[in-house]
Amino acid sequence: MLRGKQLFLLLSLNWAVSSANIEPAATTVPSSHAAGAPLQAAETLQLTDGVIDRIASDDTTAEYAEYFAFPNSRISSNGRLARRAASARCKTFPGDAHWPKQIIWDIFNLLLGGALIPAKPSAASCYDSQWGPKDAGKCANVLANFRTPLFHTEDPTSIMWPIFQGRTCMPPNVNSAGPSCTRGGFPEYAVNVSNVAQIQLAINFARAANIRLVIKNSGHDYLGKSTGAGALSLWMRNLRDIDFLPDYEGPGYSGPALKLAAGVSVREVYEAADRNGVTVPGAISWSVGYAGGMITGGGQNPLSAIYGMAADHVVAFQVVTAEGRYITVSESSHSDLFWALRGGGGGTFAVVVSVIVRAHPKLNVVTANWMLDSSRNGEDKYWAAIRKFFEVFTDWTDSKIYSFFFLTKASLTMTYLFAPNHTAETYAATVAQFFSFLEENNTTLTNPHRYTPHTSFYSGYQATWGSNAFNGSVGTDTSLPANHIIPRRNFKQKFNQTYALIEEHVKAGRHWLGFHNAPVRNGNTNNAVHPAWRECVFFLVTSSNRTADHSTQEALRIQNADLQENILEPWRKVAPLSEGGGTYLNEASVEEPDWQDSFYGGYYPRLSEIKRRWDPKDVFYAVTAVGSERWVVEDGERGVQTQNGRLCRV
Ligand SMILES: Cc1cc2nc3c(=O)[nH]c(=O)nc-3n(C[C@H](O)[C@H](O)[C@H](O)COP(=O)(O)OP(=O)(O)OC[C@H]3O[C@@H](n4cnc5c(N)ncnc54)[C@H](O)[C@@H]3O)c2cc1C
Ligand SMILES: *[C@@H]1O[C@H](CO)[C@@H](O)[C@H](O)[C@H]1NC(C)=O
Ligand SMILES: *[C@@H]1O[C@H](CO)[C@@H](O)[C@H](O)[C@H]1NC(C)=O
Ligand SMILES: *[C@@H]1O[C@H](CO)[C@@H](O)[C@H](O)[C@H]1NC(C)=O
Ligand SMILES: *[C@@H]1O[C@H](CO)[C@@H](O)[C@H](O)[C@H]1NC(C)=O
Ligand SMILES: *[C@@H]1O[C@H](CO)[C@@H](O)[C@H](O)[C@H]1NC(C)=O
Ligand SMILES: *[C@@H]1O[C@H](CO)[C@@H](O)[C@H](O)[C@H]1NC(C)=O
Ligand SMILES: CC(=O)N[C@H]1CO[C@H](CO)[C@@H](O)[C@@H]1O
Repeated sequence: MLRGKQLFLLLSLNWAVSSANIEPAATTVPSSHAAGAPLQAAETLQLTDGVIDRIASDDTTAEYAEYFAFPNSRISSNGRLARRAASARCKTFPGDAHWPKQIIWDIFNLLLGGALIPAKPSAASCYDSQWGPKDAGKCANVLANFRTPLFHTEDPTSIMWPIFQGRTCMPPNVNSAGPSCTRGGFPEYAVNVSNVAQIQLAINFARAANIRLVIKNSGHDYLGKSTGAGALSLWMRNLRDIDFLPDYEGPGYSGPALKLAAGVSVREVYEAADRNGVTVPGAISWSVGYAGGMITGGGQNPLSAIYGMAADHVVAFQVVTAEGRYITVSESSHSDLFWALRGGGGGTFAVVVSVIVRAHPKLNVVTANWMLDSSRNGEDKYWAAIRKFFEVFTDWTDSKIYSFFFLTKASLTMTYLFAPNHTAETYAATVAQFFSFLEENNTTLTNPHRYTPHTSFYSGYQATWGSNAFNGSVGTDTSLPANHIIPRRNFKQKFNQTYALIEEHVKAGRHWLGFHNAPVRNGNTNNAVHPAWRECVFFLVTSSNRTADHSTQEALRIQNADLQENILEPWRKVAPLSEGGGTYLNEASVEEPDWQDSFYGGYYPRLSEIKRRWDPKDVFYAVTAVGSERWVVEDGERGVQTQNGRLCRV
């Protein structure tokens, strides 16, 4: 199947090889199950010691075998590459003397079965650049879709928060664009992963050649964790198998389960669960990847008051380690890694190939929305209503309500309220106090309070976030996102102080996306999920000043300082870590001070130890990920930390 491509590549090399026949470095393994579930097709193709021996004994590849071997093997032990990597201050960068020669990349590509993609910026077609002349037709597609999640998800290296790439190839219709298109913080190559062998080979290659390795799934990450200059990127999106296991029996759990490949999206999981009459907790935005950054970061979700965090429902992972080995990780197999991979964050412990999660019965949901305006009621009545809303806030979370609402000095927009395990009657009773307060005070709603009962999670989801593609809210470079987790005891004990801060934040015109969100303990909570989540009642997503200029490095620096000092600091003070507060590492500001504590809530020392055990050479790096303090991306002065620079030891 690959023969035509192989021949073409080798002929185009102008390279004298007698045998133009390099087979993909993969073999079909005899084993068919792991962690109690069948291997998916992608998992049956693996890189084994036998395959490496074949590479080492084949005349055309023997000379380069050290680039692909497992560590501590006959081929790699005490080799020149390992010594070179250990002594280098920085990861090898394109143009460096030790950057692999083209022939090595070509062989790597053949061993990958042709899956190596020379990466280019997703907006390259809008410019005359090293990738060719401007193409108006293709550029029109970029302009139309750059702010939609799927555009970035379906591109091998594009990401949804371009500030962290360095904005070196922006679509030409934004302030920060131009005048040219260069690679910046985008990786050099991506592997279009379709089997485990390719992941293993790429990890071995990156480790041996001392090249920065990046893992990209959907590209949703808010901090630049799925991109990097001079990197080889593993693009996981095309691993898409979903298996429903109605009678699963695995480590620590028996019952219905789903086995999900690394590239499956939240929407695809919800659809599969619904088709099989079950419910699985996951993120609100349907294009978020299920088994990558979301589940490894914890996974805050609309069922949190029933099932807790998404990560609490993982039974097992299949992963590839920094040594290139494919292993099962569960309560009974490498339990340290199992603990870390559920909450300790993506991109740093191992590459997740698939995950097995518990599936739960169908449940009822009530969804609701409304909008309250200040102009219609006058400021006094408006703020009295807002205060009442927060006074009854924990009654609602106690009643398992999750929500997502925008608050400004002009309006409260309850965009989506999600009340799982409620009927119309139980829901109405829960919220009655607030709405009768409005009535008794003659406070009128601009959009009336509407609520709808559903008999399944999926139906409720489709009526809310499922119908929202988040088009328009990604691909932007006009703000820096951030968040804070506010715990129950703080919220209750310091209510007046917290409420005063709410008013101050809103009246100052700062961005506010608030959540009723109180995750319970359910499933297996012996994991690395931030302890602040276990006490959370109120989750705040905010950002730098969205109406201020962010288009230059200097503007970014000013807005980042404002975000840290004026916007976030008051929340850190009212709900400090010592009182159960914290920050969700997945929707955070990359410049969060003391991020080890804020993002990992006291688990950092244990996570660090696990990182050192499983990745002593720091094959994996992602900004603010565990172990990242040993490295820095030397990006010069860009206003905030970007991925546009060499990765070097601190
Ligand atoms: C619009 C929007 C809505 C969101 N809603 C929610 C929400 O409701 N709940 C929630 O919890 N989060 C939410 N998030 C945050 C989301 O969980 C994170 O951005 C998450 O990191 C995305 O993971 P990904 O794999 O899809 O994305 P990527 O950006 O591709 O990857 C994110 C991180 O995970 C790593 N990674 C990816 N795949 C793998 C893998 N196979 N193995 C190991 N590491 C991997 C990457 O290296 C990177 O560090 C939202 C984000 C956006 C932009
Ligand atoms: C969002 O954008 C995608 C293109 O990426 C488009 O197909 C889809 O229809 C859009 N959805 C909405 C609700 O606008
Ligand atoms: C990636 O691989 C998939 C098959 O797994 C293929 O369908 C797709 O076209 C490839 N994408 C690119 C950009 O090469
Ligand atoms: C839903 O509520 C009922 C009645 O209050 C309760 O018995 C049941 O356990 C709840 N279901 C879940 C999944 O929490
Ligand atoms: C609300 O309006 C009614 C009828 O106009 C009036 O009788 C009542 O006093 C008002 N209540 C308040 C609290 O303003
Ligand atoms: C909180 O504020 C309310 C209203 O301003 C006031 O009546 C109450 O005494 C305050 N409570 C505390 C503990 O300060
Ligand atoms: C945000 O920036 C705009 C434009 O510079 C400014 O008018 C406004 O006062 C700023 N808001 C805050 C809260 O700093
Ligand atoms: C500002 C205001 O008028 N508040 C009143 C609203 O209604 C409640 C009764 O539900 C009164 O207690 C408040 O004083």
